[in-house]
Amino acid sequence: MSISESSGKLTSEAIASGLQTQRFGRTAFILDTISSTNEYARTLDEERSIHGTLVTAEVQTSGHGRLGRPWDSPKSKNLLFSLLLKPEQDDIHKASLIPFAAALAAAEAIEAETSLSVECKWPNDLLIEKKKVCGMLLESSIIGTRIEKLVLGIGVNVNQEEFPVEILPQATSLLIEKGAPIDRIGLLQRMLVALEKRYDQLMSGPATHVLDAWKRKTTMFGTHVTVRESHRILTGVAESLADDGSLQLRLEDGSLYTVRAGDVTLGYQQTFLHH
Ligand code: BT5
Repeated sequence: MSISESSGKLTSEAIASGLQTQRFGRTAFILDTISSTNEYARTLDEERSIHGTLVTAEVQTSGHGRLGRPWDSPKSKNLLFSLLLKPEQDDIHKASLIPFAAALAAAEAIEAETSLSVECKWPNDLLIEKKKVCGMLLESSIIGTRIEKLVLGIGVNVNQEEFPVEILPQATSLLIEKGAPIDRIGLLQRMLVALEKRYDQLMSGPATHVLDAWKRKTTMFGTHVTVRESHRILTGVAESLADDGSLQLRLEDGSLYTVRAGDVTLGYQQTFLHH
């Protein structure tokens, strides 16, 4: 099959053909247009909520990232998908680390498929040449201490030719970086295999294997970063990743600050605020 054919429509037959996973993607909903694959996966009824279920679409009308921010993607160019996850144990600590396992797996799969060099950026972005090529979003439904289900949404810029500079100056795609179109189905299959492997590794053993591998895929430690939390901006040196997935930031005054949620910009920025 040529690349132009295989980077055409996503079909269940094409995705299932030769797929080497046990559970991820074995049940799949392949949609044309949907509000958001995460939303679709979240609202599947109990009967259809099988661990590893894949929901993918050619286009989303309200794809979103964290804090309701938009995820923009033109029709049929990229990968937009969600995986429904039903952890066997109610381990909220492990569940909160799934995005790290997922980012690592996605980076490994993209590298294997394209030979491009991919970097992880805290918390869950993938960058190529410092530009964002993939974002992910984990949404959870927790009842008391019971994890009912988790939905992991992933958007990868695959064959998008350009990004509006005024809207997404920091974005890139695999096509732009590679200079050639990428087989979307081959990449999706590879991602499913890698995601299943890293998910199982995280859930069945010590989290350090995954976290240490994630740390090896980032260059941000030891460099200046600017962190935007909900109410403030901090600049410091990214020091390490804590066991709970927080970012440890060494501030100018020498103190160590723990960032649990926020956005990171690489590099030193002039807006310097102490906490
Ligand atoms: C993310 O959020 O990066 C998570 C994106 C997850 C998208 C997938 S697609 C399938 C599934 N269904 C959904 O509805 N969502 C998931 P965040 O870190 O909040 O980043 C969002 C920001 O990234 C936006 O505010 C834009 O600045 C930027 N952005 C939007 N579209 C982008 C794109 N295609 N490439 C790079 N950056 C983009």
